[in-house]
Amino acid sequence: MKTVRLTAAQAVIKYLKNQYVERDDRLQPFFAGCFGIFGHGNVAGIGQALQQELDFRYYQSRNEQAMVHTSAAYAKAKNRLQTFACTSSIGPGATNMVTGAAVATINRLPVLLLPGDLFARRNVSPVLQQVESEHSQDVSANDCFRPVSRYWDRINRPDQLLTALPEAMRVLASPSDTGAVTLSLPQDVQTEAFEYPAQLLEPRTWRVARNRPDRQLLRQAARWIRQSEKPMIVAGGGVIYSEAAEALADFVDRTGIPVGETMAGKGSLRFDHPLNAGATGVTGTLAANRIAREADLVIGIGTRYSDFTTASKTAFQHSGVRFININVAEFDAFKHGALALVGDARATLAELLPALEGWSVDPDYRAHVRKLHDEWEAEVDRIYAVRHKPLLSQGELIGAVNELGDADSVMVCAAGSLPGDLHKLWRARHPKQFHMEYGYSTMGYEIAGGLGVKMADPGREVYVLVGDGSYLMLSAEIVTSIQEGYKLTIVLMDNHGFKSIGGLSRSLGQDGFGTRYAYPADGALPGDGVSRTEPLPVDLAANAESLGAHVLRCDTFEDVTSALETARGIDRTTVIYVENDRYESVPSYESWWDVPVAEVNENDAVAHARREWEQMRANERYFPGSESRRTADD
Ligand SMILES: Cc1ncc(C[n+]2csc(CCOP(=O)(O)OP(=O)(O)O)c2C)c(N)n1
Ligand SMILES: [Mg+2]
Repeated sequence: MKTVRLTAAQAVIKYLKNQYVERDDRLQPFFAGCFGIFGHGNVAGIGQALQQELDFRYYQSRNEQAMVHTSAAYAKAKNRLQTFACTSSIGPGATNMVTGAAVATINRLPVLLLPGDLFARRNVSPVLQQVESEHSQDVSANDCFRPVSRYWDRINRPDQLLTALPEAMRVLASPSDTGAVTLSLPQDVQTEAFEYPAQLLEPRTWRVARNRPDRQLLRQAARWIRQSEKPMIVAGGGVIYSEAAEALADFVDRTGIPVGETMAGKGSLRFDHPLNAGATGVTGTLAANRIAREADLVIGIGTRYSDFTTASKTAFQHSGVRFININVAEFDAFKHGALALVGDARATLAELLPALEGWSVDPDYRAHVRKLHDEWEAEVDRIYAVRHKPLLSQGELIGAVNELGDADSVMVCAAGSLPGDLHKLWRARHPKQFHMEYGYSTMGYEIAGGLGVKMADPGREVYVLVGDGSYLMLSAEIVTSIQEGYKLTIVLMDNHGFKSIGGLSRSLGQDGFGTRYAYPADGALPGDGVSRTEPLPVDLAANAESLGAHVLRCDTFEDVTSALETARGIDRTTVIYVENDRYESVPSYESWWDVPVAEVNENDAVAHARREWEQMRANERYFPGSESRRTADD
């Protein structure tokens, strides 16, 4: 057998460079390169290997958490067919990536993490940054990655790579299993040599299958659809990753079944499709939430049914509601006791449609949906047209970005009050336009993620919408965007604290406690009951400027519209800074989110919230499965 003598780290990089994926006859390298921050845990291993393999592009980052976000966002933008590897040192460099790993795993996005780990040979322990255990020498801080990784391994000998690397790739390239993959690389092992079989390092293509569901179940699903009177589709991220938007539009046009979109699924249908009821669930539109409430059949496509989608299991109130789930992952397909069509969204829709030949929903139902759609569009127009004073409203700012931004642009967001407002109000004109990380809803994803989106598709304008809280957590990737020449337009919405959690806190009777950025007075931080507070001497616009961004400070709506115009002509990362009103909110539309309220309290407002919560909780449904309701002709 032909072999090549390499260090373990060199073998890893050579292997990654030669991995390809192919779907629908489109072949591409799976890794676009490697992000990393070097320390003693990786500099002489993976660092040395990257220096030797300059055609496997290395990128710096300012924070290990951020580089994982950038990679996950890149993978999302690429429909999971391409991603990055991320290398870190040991200790804090490694554990900084844990949040990023959780984001990737929860959103089912492939990212390969290569944290450095403690010496496998152990004799010099405890090393710098080693969390010691008196019970075992077989644990390290990197064990924190286990619950947030879809595949986790520690490479204690260089030859273990022979089995670990292909397994890592199988998981990363699998539409059903993908997420964060962690290969923990002890610092000494990275530099140790081994005679690797040349075959391991040859180009390898992973074919991403479009699996099809069971035929009998497909026929049964078609019967259920034909029997239904008020069916509805819940379109999730799987529609977009599968590139099934056209197939979905065709399916909807022919059957007349309306669509509600999840956070990850928004953009599955164009916003102006008359059967697109828009956002569904807690942050849903009146149209989608009313349709959901009465639906007798829910067809979930590529959705994991988070509590935001199901309105904490209160969204679907028809007494006999049944579920058909189309999903590549069996785990998701079986949720809500559904008839499970385990398969690729596009392939499954293509097979289901002919089985529904000659059938469509009742014309009255179609007309009802159309009316709800039109009424919703009028509501969006109304909110876009608010001109709130003295501080602007978030709704009008979203309208400005949506209407003045390029139709091909991508909007990126993740946490705060923006996701809910955007889910309702954003008008998505193409399937990749609404890039929302709402699986983990991570403050700090926005700018790092925006960078990944821009890297994936540099031809598109990327608008990052970010609150002041998220900005303060993680904005340093502005520097990376400038260093690498990837321009972002960041709209920084400053409302001096947490508008989102402030509103939630008030709704729970807690007066926004701990959610304002203001000086303490009388020994406590001010809640919303305190109308006059002294502002902190913080200037986030100056902060962005100091990181190298071009900054446009805005006061009025006209300032914002002209800043959006100016930003288009600027070729480096631009921050549009604008304050907005903490109390001017987009309402919720007949929906609910289960956030339990204190059962024992000393406050009437909390007691009132508790009583309301108890009433609402009673609406939560349990979906045991549809077998018991099977009819003879099933
Ligand atoms: C890392 C992280 N910590 C805490 C939270 C909980 N949380 C959700 S929104 C939010 C406040 C966000 O503030 P900001 O970015 O200013 O947005 P705003 O609510 O003002 O719109 C917090 C603390 C979170 N989602 N992520
Ligand atoms: Mg804020």
